[in-house]
Amino acid sequence: MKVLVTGAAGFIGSNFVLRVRETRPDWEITVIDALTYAGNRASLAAVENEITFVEGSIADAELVDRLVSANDIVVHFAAESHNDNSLDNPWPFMESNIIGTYRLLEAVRKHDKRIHHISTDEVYGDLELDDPNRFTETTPLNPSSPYSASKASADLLVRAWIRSFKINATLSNCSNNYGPRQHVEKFIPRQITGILDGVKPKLYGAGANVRDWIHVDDHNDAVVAIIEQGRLGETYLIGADGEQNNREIIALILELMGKPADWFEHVNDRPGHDLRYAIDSSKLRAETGWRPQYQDIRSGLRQTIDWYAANRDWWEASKAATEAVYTRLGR
Ligand code: NAD
Ligand code: TDX
Repeated sequence: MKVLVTGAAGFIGSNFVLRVRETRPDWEITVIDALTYAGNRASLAAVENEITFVEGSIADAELVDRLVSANDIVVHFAAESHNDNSLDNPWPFMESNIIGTYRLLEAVRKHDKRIHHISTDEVYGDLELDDPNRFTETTPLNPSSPYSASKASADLLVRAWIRSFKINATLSNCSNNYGPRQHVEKFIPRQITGILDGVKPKLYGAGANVRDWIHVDDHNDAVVAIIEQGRLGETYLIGADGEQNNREIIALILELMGKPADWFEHVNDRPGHDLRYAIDSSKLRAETGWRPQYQDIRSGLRQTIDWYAANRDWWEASKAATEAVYTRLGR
């Protein structure tokens, strides 16, 4: 199978390519990535000679048409992905997440190919802390930030192309990922690399916000399961029952890195900060048999901390620039 992976110099896409090179060695992989601030070619260094890498944007209609026509399936990770950036400057989110997805859909329609669209649980808005319900495939879309609104827009485009043009497509909405090769702007790597630099973790507001954490390899194994066993036209929610609030995550990182429990500071909260995400992944589990392999966030975080400690070269260059943005935002 010839697979076009968009955004594979980023966190989840690079882990996807590394993983399927092992689990699906017969897949022929082509990558398209614009190498934005979030893309890092070094993430693919181990497989550089086994894949075709094309630098370019998914908003480039001609390039997208050519690449889609030459492959069987598009696995679509490329996006602007950070909420804080979308609150600062929404435009790149509109261009990459909405227009970029539109370009891919039109090429998939024209050449009668398949697309698997990667999305997020944030499209469903947020839950109260004591809400017994979790998000399911039928929860109404109710996004809060420019980022999540752009992802919800892209999801709606995919659904409309399925209904109106009968394209071959599947969608998945996953909860918060963690693991190696995640940009240092994101919550967990920001704190790990900060501690490695002697800087205290930064907690937004009171830290009661809950995220439903999943290891990136578990997410990517679920994507492979949907590609191979998912029903065309369907949406699947991906989650590993990993709800933790931000205070609990910081406490665990401090303990694993040998720091005192109170060695963190509160910073300004994010405007419109979603309170809680929680995923019910019963449909995915029932239809594909997928189960998360990382049952325990402690062991997953241990592996992630060890990776950042051993790979300073990978993150050091982007750390200062990232923290300069946070200083400007007061976070
Ligand atoms: P990331 O920011 O680490 O990587 C995104 C990649 O896309 C980068 O390599 C970037 O260069 C590339 N890109 C951006 N705009 C592009 C464009 N116009 N053309 C080509 N390439 C472009 O993001 P991530 O965390 O790996 O997220 C990947 C996907 O998974 C996104 O669609 C995101 O919405 C979704 N998702 C992420 C999470 C999470 O916790 N990180 C959870 C659920 C879903
Ligand atoms: O320094 C911080 N301190 C802090 O308390 C940062 C960077 C974040 N936070 C909080 C905000 C959130 O409640 O931690 C939580 C996680 O923050 P992010 O890593 O920015 O993730 P989130 O906003 O939840 O979105 C993530 O999950 C869904 C990804 O970035 C999205 O791409 C994905 O769609």
